[in-house]
Amino acid sequence: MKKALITGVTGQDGSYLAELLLEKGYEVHGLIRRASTFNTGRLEQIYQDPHLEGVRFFLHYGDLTDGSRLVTLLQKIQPDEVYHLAAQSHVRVSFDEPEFTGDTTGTGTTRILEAIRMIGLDCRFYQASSSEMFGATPPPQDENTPFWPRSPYGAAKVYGYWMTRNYREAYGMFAVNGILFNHESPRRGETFVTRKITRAVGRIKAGLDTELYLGNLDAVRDWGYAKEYVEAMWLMLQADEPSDFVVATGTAYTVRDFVGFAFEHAGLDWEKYVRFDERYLRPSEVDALIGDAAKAAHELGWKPRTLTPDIAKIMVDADLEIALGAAGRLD
Ligand code: NAP
Ligand code: G4F
Repeated sequence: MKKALITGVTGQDGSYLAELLLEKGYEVHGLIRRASTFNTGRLEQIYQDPHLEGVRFFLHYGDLTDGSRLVTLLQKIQPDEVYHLAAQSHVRVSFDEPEFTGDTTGTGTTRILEAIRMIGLDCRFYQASSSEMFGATPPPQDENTPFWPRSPYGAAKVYGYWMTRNYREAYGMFAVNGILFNHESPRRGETFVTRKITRAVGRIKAGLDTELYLGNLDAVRDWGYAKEYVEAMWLMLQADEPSDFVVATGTAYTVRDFVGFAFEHAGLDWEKYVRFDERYLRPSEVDALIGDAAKAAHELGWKPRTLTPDIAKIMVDADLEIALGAAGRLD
């Protein structure tokens, strides 16, 4: 049975990837941070009591800032595949916490790569690289597009990208970068723009809220569906040779478009509810990200199936159910 370790297993992508790997018959290990409250809400449907027979899903405490823990954990688990998804992943927050973001999102990748090298582990390594690395370089962006990061987060991801390539070139590791464009789902963190919008739509429709404050509505993003993007991660680690891949839909919508899709799906006129708040602007913005995933299509056979307007509907439906539950109005 193949063994995988997922860092960031409690996050949006980590939870979908854990489900996918369990479906494929893997033994799945996840790294979680100790917190004073439960942080495993996205894993409830796959959590298994470790006392039961035949359990294939295990959680281990650890933190990206703790290199020795990463060494002992990898030594103990001996995974065949390591999916490194953990990061301080919020771009706006990275301007408030640039040093912490560098330590976790950037140096965290080096700590894992170095832990793998130090113990001589023969495994395949996936780095969660980001379209945010392209930053100010105009679209369309593919694997050969130069990086021009516009945030501490983007700069930290560029460092992680190059460290992954360096360990591949220097030590012959099967180490790959998935350069994923924005991907969303009902499990998206509530402070990313799509989820913030669909959550507000649900709450407004349920009578719990009356307005939504947003920043830049003109930014263009290529929003895909997270559940499909984790399939691309797995495919990258099954390839014959290690390589880096862009994963995107190739479609482009503004934040304003997404607002329109979400409110319209709930039968609401967005202009009555959306307000501007400059707190949500960034010191330097990424104006447009639109990916060209032709390499992933040709070499991995990966293609997006769900596009932005439908993702907005899926997310609104899920958030409306939550809001109606909170308002005590579910049948
Ligand atoms: P997410 O929901 O924010 O999840 C981040 C995960 O990292 C969470 O499990 C979090 O744990 C964990 N984490 C954060 N700091 C940590 C630390 N110091 N030690 C251990 N774990 C830590 O992110 P996501 O959307 O699933 O994205 C997954 C990865 O892909 C991230 O690296 C992100 O930067 C990258 N990425 C995302 C997108 C996208 O559109 N979603 C696009 C390109 C790249 P807690 O649950 O305890 O907070
Ligand atoms: O949803 P966002 O916060 O995502 P952003 O900055 O594109 O980053 C996400 O995608 C990256 C891949 O390209 C990932 F690497 C990263 O980890 C993360 O998952 O913001 C999207 C756009 C921005 O242009 C932002 O300025 O929405 C704009 N926006 C407008 N009002 C807002 C808001 N963003 C947030 N979070 N909150 C607002 O109120």
